[in-house]
Amino acid sequence: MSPRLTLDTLSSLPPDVTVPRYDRKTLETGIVHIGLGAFHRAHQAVYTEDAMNREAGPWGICGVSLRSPETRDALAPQDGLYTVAVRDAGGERLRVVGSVIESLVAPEDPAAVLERLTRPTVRIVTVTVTEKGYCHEPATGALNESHPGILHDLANPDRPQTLPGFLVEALDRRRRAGIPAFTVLSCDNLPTNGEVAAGILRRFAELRDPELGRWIEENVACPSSMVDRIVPATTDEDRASVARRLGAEDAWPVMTEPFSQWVIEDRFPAGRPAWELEGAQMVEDVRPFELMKLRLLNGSHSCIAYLGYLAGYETVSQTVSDPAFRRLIGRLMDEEVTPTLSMPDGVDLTGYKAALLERFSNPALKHRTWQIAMDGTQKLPQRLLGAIRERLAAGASIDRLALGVAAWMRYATGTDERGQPIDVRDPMAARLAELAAEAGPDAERLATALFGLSAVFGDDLPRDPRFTGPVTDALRHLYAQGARATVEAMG
Ligand code: CS2
Repeated sequence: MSPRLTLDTLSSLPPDVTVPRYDRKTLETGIVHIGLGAFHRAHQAVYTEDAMNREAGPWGICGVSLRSPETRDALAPQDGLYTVAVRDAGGERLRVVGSVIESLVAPEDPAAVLERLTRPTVRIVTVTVTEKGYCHEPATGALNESHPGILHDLANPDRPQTLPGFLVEALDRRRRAGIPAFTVLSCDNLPTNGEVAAGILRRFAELRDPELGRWIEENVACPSSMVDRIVPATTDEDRASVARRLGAEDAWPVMTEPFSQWVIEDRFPAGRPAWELEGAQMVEDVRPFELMKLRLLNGSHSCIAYLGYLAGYETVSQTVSDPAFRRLIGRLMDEEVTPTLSMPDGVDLTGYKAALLERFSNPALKHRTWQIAMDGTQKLPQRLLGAIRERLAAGASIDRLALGVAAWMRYATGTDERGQPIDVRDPMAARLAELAAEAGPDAERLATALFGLSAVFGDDLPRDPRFTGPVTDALRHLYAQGARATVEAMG
């Protein structure tokens, strides 16, 4: 058996594996990252690693998992080091990243997390907690004040469980100690994610103490950012192949594609690493980039996930190798999404969309449709419904966007086209199952029941027959013909 990847084994890795060039042992914590998943490790942690390779700086990352100990258990015995495997049809490139110097598991030791967040050296808190981690109403972006985690954290400020609970308590401690606030940088797939973060922090703080709410509003910068890199869940096969190439065991390498993009609103009063030297785009207004990415990439991804899964495809690349699917996604992007975007000069949307189809086709990434299908109630609003609202306001057609919504409904019933159960993962899974059971396999009844989820659809869309009509028709088609034939007919 090969040795474990650690600081001591770094020097014996094959010469084509890139390793940290800065002095890892003296690095101090300048960033706390909440939500230590594969995405962070393949994206922001790599930009920070590159920035420190260029110029050593006090930007070590303390990664925090809000739920499970798995990442910490994998990384702690290997000094926080892990491998990023960049894969495409041409092969694989490996690098070992060292920017995550420590990992904590919040439920095991919330006090330690608060202690790190309160350190004066910590100047930035980056966040990837997925949509549901904001404890907000997906349709409006406002804090969900009856969320059980929020109620818990209001009652127990010293032992928080949620993102707003941790950040507000830490900011309060900093305020009392005269330590300047950190900047909160959301890196989740939400439009105006900085504003959403600012809104939930302010509201949560206000509920604790109006004075604290005001202080946070005046002192905490929450720039928005658009993040993009496809990072499928790591499999045991990936672990084994990385260990073979590395000649060392890495308990949790991350798999990704060559493409990476980060567009950041440049508002960091307490300073930041020189991410722009490593390819990050610092801009004044991120919004057009967010809408471009959420609607073209993530919107297409969700359609591929629900329709592809129902058609029996396991991965994104399998799905888009079916010409009917490729056509459908191409037309969805060109005819229904592109007209809703208005990009700054110099952005080549045609090239962006062509590159997306290539990225989806990457045969070296086994990105499961089931993985992307998770959390549909949290994802639909920004991926499909925003574009739908704008199309309807312009009096334009929404047939393919509506098919995406209908495919989610069909998927959310929890039974596939061959009568087999689907493992539906969603914070509202229990409610979805109830509604589906009541409706039975009847398009009209199912659609009507699901339109009643105002946290997803708001109050406007369910009342608009130009929305409910095409979604219900598409759902009827899905029940009658199945996903593959429906895609063929509409592509
Ligand atoms: C995907 C995203 O799982 C999903 O919902 O659509 O994780 C997607 O791969 C990333 O946003 C790409 O940047």
